[in-house]
Amino acid sequence: MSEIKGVVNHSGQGVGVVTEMPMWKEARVVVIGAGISGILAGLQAKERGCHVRILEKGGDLGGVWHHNRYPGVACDTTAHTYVYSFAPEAEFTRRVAPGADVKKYYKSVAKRFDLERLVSYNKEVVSCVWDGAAWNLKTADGESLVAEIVIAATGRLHHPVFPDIPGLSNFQGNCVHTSQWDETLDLSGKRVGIIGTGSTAAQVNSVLSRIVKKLTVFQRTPQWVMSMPNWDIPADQLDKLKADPAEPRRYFDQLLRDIERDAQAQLLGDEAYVRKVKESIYKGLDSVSDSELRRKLTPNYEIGCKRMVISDDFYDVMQRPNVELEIEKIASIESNGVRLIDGRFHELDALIIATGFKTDAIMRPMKLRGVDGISIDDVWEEDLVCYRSVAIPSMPNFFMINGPFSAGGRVSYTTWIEIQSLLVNRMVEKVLKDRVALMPTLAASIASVEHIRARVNGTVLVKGGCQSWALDAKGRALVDYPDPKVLEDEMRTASFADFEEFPLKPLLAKQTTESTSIS
Ligand code: NA7
Repeated sequence: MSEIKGVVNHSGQGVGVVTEMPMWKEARVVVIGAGISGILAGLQAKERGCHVRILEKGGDLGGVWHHNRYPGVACDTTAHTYVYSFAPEAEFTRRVAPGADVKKYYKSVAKRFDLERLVSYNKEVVSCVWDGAAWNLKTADGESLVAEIVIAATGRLHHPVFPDIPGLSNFQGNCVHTSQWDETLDLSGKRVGIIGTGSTAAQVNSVLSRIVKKLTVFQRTPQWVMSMPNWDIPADQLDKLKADPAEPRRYFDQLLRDIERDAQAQLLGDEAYVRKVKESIYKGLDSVSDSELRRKLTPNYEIGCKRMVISDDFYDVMQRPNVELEIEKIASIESNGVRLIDGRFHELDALIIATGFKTDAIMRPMKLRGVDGISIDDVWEEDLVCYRSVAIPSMPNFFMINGPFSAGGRVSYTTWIEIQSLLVNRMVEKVLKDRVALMPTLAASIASVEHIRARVNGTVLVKGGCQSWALDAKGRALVDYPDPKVLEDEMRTASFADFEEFPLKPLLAKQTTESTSIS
């Protein structure tokens, strides 16, 4: 096994790169996306001394934390763990942080490491084609770039799903998907409907129920809702965090250990854990005084099958006098409201679409073509074939962070992202050291997916009796990795024997010259 030494991460040191050997400084790296994965990938490539450019289709960095601006948006993972391990944060004063504060943190990291000058905003990559020596990228505004290495950090919760309900486009009132919120929208005193009852809807409903005349919640499937009170961090803890520079990292590690332990217990259906969580959830459900409402809100699948909704006021909100739960199936949307299949009609001034994201659209609609003109749609026609989440057969020197099977919503995403960057770093290091193009073999990639699926199949995600955004239409796992510790091991032990490699240098002359250079 050709193990590359000197790459560290998830360690509190630097941004995860230690370079001990002379590097190929002229190498150009394009990172697609400036969300929390893209910021990390950009920082690491920059620290390595490469020419880096980060292309972001939005107008600012932060990914989901930039795009999601609906009322009540917050990160329902403990704030102090939703940070990079190398940049723990002492400033969060509450357990859960509003979306704007999360974005502020990531902007501050980009600033601290002087990254923002490498980011180009409103630059959507529309195509990325391998020419035998490098990647040729084109952006929607007509720019061309060449890079020897591309890192796709394009996220997965950003292609909105709109429900396939007849007449949706006929609605004449305000109609908005939560991820495309119009901040000028004033819903005070209005009759508002919301389709969907996931984590997003719970946050929106908490705020809107206080200002609207009537809120009708259209529920297809009830959710398990766990209370996570958003308490103030105790003053003595805050003092400690600020007084000792080592304390934020210690606090991060301590919180993360507990979260990872609970996540495993949830996924594996640990009886003691499930009993404890159920007791806590039923306290909330039992606070619903109307037995019919309580019945409608009670799920019939295992806890953890869908990512649990975390809310400390969900059941209060659902019992407010201006809030109504509707569980009848929607037949159609008409110009002024929602028609149910039993013929009843809800007249509405505004309709909120909280139906989540297309999680299998990873990187698309970008056109990606690798060796011999093979497209990503060909490679992924039957399944999201990839090697240990981060590399794709036929796509040389093209790496992903937050690709398929790379994370789980029960542990902070930053943890997963840093772990994936361990293997991305090893591959980048090898490309730079040996000046090669590197891509995983098809056989190793298929084996990798089968291996992950076998693990996920043993968890509540697949066995729990529900459909969720963690599964594809055939019920196969497509998002989650079962255990960060195991993923870390996979990243560290991946063997370059599983890759094909060919020299890059002789082919460099073939590159197009008119393309923009990367500074
Ligand atoms: P989710 O968790 O995917 O929830 C989407 C909700 O929309 C869920 O209640 C769905 O019901 C419902 N849905 C989806 N399609 C339809 C149609 N066609 N008709 C009626 N209802 C529908 O998205 P969120 O934005 O709440 O959260 C996504 C993640 O972001 C979340 O887990 C956090 O990690 C942050 P279903 O349960 O499928 O019956």
